Amino acid sequence: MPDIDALTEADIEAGRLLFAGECTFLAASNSMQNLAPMARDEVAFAGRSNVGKSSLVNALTGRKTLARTSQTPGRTRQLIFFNLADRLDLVDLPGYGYASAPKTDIEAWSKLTRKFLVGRQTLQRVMVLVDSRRGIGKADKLIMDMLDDSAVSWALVLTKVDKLKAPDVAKVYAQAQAETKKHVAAFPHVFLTSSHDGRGVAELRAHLSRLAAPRIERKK
Ligand SMILES: Nc1nc2c(ncn2[C@@H]2O[C@H](COP(=O)(O)OP(=O)(O)O)[C@@H](O)[C@H]2O)c(=O)[nH]1
Ligand SMILES: [Mg+2]
Repeated sequence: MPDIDALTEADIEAGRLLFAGECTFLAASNSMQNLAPMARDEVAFAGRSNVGKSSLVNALTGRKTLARTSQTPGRTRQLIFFNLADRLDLVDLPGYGYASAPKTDIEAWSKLTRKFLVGRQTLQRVMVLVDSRRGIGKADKLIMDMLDDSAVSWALVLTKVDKLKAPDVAKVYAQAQAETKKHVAAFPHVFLTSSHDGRGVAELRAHLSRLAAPRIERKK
């Protein structure tokens, strides 16, 4: 990838190590009152329902069933918190704009999620997931604008690239890069991922490990 500051073998290894660590469920929250405590820095995964948020969390952590994946879009209405190796918390957010309710867009996306995204001090980055087959849509752009306005750092992740042929990946990648250039809070690299064949997962781990707290050598 020409536009990313080159990831070294050491970065990849740091990412591997972080995500090889224990990952434990912390909380499933449906109100500002029962959010997980702000104990560590956090990375949240946002995107339309069915974009592959839960699958990506599972692929990153190498656990098939940690985050519940669903065949029924729009089911997860809670914020799910995981503690990764006591170094970083991962937050699987409720999806927005699911196809079975066409009128449902960002306005219907839970107020809670918005409150969380704009007011959470420990939130270091939001990974905005976009299905590579669909490209960036209206609802995605609204989220991006909202994160810009709240000065929340975010990065674009294209999911399910295994479903596309190489030229189509290149096309959606170019669209995604052009879009991120328009946004002040966007990280200047677009991640291409597949939770099914593992593409881009090691790279994303490396990226996220840069946000995690330092590794503490524990006494045996
Ligand atoms: N082909 C393919 N399918 C995927 C990928 N990631 C997720 N899916 C499928 O997309 C559907 C929704 O995934 P899920 O992780 O539950 O999406 P969420 O609603 O954003 O959490 C499921 O049927 C997954 O198996 C991927 O990388 N490639
Ligand atoms: Mg999910």
